[in-house]
Amino acid sequence: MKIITVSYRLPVSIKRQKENVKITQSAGGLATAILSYSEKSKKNLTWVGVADFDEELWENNKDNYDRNFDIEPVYLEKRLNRNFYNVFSNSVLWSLFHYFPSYIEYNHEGFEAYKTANEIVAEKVNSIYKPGDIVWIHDYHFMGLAKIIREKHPEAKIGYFLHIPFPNFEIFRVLPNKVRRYLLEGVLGSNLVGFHTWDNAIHFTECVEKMLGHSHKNFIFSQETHRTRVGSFPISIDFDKFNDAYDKPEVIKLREEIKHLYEDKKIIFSVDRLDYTKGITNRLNAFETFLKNYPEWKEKVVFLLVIVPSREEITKYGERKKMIELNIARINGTLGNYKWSPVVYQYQSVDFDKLIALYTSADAALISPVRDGMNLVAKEYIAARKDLRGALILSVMAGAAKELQESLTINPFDDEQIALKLNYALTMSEEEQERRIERMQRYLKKHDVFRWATDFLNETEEIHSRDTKPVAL
Ligand code: GDG
Repeated sequence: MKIITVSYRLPVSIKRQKENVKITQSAGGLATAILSYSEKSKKNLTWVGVADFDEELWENNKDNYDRNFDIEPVYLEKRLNRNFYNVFSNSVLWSLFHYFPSYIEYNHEGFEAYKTANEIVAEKVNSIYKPGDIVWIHDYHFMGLAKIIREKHPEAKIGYFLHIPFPNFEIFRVLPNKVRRYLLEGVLGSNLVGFHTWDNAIHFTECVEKMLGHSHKNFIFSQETHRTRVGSFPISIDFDKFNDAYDKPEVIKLREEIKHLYEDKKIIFSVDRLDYTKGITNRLNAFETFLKNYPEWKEKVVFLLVIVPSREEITKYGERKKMIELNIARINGTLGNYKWSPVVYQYQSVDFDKLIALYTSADAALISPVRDGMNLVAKEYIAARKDLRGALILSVMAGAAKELQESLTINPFDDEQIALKLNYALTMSEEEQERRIERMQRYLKKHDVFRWATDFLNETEEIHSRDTKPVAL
């Protein structure tokens, strides 16, 4: 018996180094958590996803690396993949589900590509599936998958988890009728449907009721072949990994460097992928208001802003990048001077040690998404603060705000409020910092990503076990 995990990206990277090809399996939170579950439950793990490498390159080198689990790449033709990923997944579902209906770029070809890609991936899953396996589907790219798999294997154990918000009925109904049906019926092919919060779970349930006319009992929909339970499973992080990293010699060295560089200043920090949902322009506006409302912070604070390139081929992302860079130029040009740049910006990712050094140097983390499924950066910042110092300013629009009760919550559109909370954070007593961080750490230590994966997969098994006599379609 095995766990078949499906996600758009495969947790593997392949790099050509002159004559050699180097393959590495990722140590990301999701992969580590599922791997740990597979080891404990003595089930093998196979990961299915869309290849971003050549088939030939993979076939010639796939036996040549340290493997913790099996990888089954799916190869999609370029145009199909573009319409599936960039158009339908990222320019329709991502924008709508984050409450940006005006950013939707819907077209027929995109939806057809989405369906075809789901069929192709389902074929791959069906080809490796054996009775007793558990299939765990991740995210908005594969909302059609569970139904297709179940048509072939009515008895299958399938879990589906959505990493982004599920919008309310008024927003979801913006999609053409056939699209809504396809997505809802597709997801209902699973035994368990998980979201980060109950709000999302309720939105999904209401959409199913109103659009498909099914009714539920205690968030369970009974269908011909199986039952589907809908629930909330807030994702988390590998707490120990972030907490322990505080003492790594490389991290200590980097932290000292950063602290030395800004020794007479307080540090505000943020890191995100470039995305309009992350509220980066709002954040900069709020920082500008802060400097204007509290001029005593002039030359005494610096905002270290790390933005990781993402989805650059999509117009809205390119536009957002320009807006952000214009804002930074305006703030530094009008409020800074030859000795001081209020915003220090980098449009490149940082490696893990640098990330931890930045988290643990920052007096405040400013996390202001306008809509976010969870937001792991918020959890990582808290976990990394082994010194129990710092303050987390967090948007109420992030799923994480429901759990991180000791954060300073903000409305990402209210720059006056954010300015106020920034001032509060930077003048917070050490006792208060300690008290808040300690409480949140206690919560995160208990609710880590291992527990999340275990809860989700156990629950999938449990709800499946109630369908004693599956009826063939
Ligand atoms: C989606 C949902 C949900 C970022 N920059 C660097 C870096 N990162 C890492 C962070 C964190 C991850 O990327 C970002 O996770 P988020 O949760 O903040 O955001 P999304 O990428 O939008 O993820 C989100 C998540 O899925 C999980 O369900 O929480 O709501 O949108 O782990 O550390 N890591 C390194 N360098 C960087 O420059 N090393």
